[in-house]
Amino acid sequence: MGTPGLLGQGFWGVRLHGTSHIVVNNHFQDMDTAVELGIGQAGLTKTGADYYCYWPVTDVLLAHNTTANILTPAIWVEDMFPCENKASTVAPARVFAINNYVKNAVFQSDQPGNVADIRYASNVTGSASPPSGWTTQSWTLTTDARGLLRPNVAHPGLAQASWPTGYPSYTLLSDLDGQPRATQPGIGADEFVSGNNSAYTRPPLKFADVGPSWGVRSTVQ
Ligand SMILES: [Ca+2]
Repeated sequence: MGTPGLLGQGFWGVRLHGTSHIVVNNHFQDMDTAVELGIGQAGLTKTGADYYCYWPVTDVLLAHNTTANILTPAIWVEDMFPCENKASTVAPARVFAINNYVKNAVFQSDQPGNVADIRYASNVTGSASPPSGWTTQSWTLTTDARGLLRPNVAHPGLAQASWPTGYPSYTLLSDLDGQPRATQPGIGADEFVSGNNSAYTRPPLKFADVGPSWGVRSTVQ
């Protein structure tokens, strides 16, 4: 998922299986969870029923995402169901989370014994006692005309992003609105521009902007 990202309301956000994913500039708000990483299964082959099993999660970039009012922790490692008699035992590996803002709790694993390899840097959360690589800050977010919780002029995440060596390279050109990023970007999905943040050009879409709802069968004429 890239620019301009995802606005979700009501259910889950991004569920990942397999390898090589980029999740950048997404705004997750008022949902059950934001990013779900599955516990995968070993020894899968690209044949037969194995196609439908849960491929281990590897090589993921989670950068400049914002989550607000998420019911469960924003990053959730889920224990998957057995598939073709293969147990789910392979934890996510080489997941890089950087410059994200999580208003509520950060992390949960349903298989804490299979330790996920998630590397955090330059992230901010409003929750107490987060993992290493997260700084706890109290941000005041402002609800805009479309219901999005956005940073305001006083928010401390402005120009605070950093990209330490050792993290996957990514060229960050704009924010969730399509606004150009500052030379020194801010944390999260929204690059706040003092005085004209409401002049965004590509606001995220809501249910009323798209359709039909998932699970509702349309009649094709
Ligand atoms: Ca913006």
